[in-house]
Amino acid sequence: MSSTIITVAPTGAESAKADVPALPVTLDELVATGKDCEAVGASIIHVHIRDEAARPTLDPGRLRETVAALRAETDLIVQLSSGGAVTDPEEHRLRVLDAEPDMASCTMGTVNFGTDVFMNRWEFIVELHQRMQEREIVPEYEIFDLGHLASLAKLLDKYGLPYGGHVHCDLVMGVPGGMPGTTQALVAAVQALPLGATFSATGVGRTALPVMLAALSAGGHLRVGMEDTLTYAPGKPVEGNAQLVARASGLARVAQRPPMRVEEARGLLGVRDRGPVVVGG
Ligand code: KMH
Ligand code: ZN
Repeated sequence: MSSTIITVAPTGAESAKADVPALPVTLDELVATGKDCEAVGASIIHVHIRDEAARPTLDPGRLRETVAALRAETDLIVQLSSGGAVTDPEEHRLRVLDAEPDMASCTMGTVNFGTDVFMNRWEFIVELHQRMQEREIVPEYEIFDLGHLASLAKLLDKYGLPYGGHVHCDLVMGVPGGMPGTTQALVAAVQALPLGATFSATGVGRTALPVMLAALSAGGHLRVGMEDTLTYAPGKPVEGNAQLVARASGLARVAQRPPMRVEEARGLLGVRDRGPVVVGG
């Protein structure tokens, strides 16, 4: 069996720095986290950024600067979130692609998100998918519920394969309002994946470990990070993202599917080589 792609989602848009001091919110903190996580086995970084007051933002200049800094300082595959925060308007979410990341997330449907709604209209999904095809950005299809896989099948059927020709999904499990973070739900989702697709899985909150173990046993890849998990064990707050990546790498090694090298992950996902980094460019 092949090795395991480990994605780190270090920040997210939901937690406040005041509540979670270890959350990376500045560019320096994000780059330092990226380096630490790469050193212990991550190959993709799923990025949400914050403004000077540590609030979630989709500011185009900051996004470009973030992509450039991560490219300059790490070898990680840079995946920007096009999901943003539940309050972000569609045009700002589409504009994320202007920062020319290697990958971007593409959520496959609307989902209740705690007491909020994470809105993803069909026409918006199509627009995102097509713009990523044009700009040669590899999508990661975010699946929060089983019905999202029916939408993905329809999307690929009507609008074709993504850039790179390979379909990669992330099962985001355990969001209040989405599919539960259980082995049964994971198996149901894996059975509904498009033929030939790869998947990673992430379990939100206390579902992190059961989802990770189920994903490894089902041949999947892993996403971990403080976007999804703030408690390492009962009563033990996460100290930093690298702690979560190190645990995922350890479990992947136990499963005899060690962390995948970044170059191999690029090849598997069809990520384009975007050439030398132009700092400040
Ligand atoms: N922050 C959530 C509302 C993504 O990054 O694409 C959406 C999210 C998904 O995190
Ligand atoms: Zn995200």
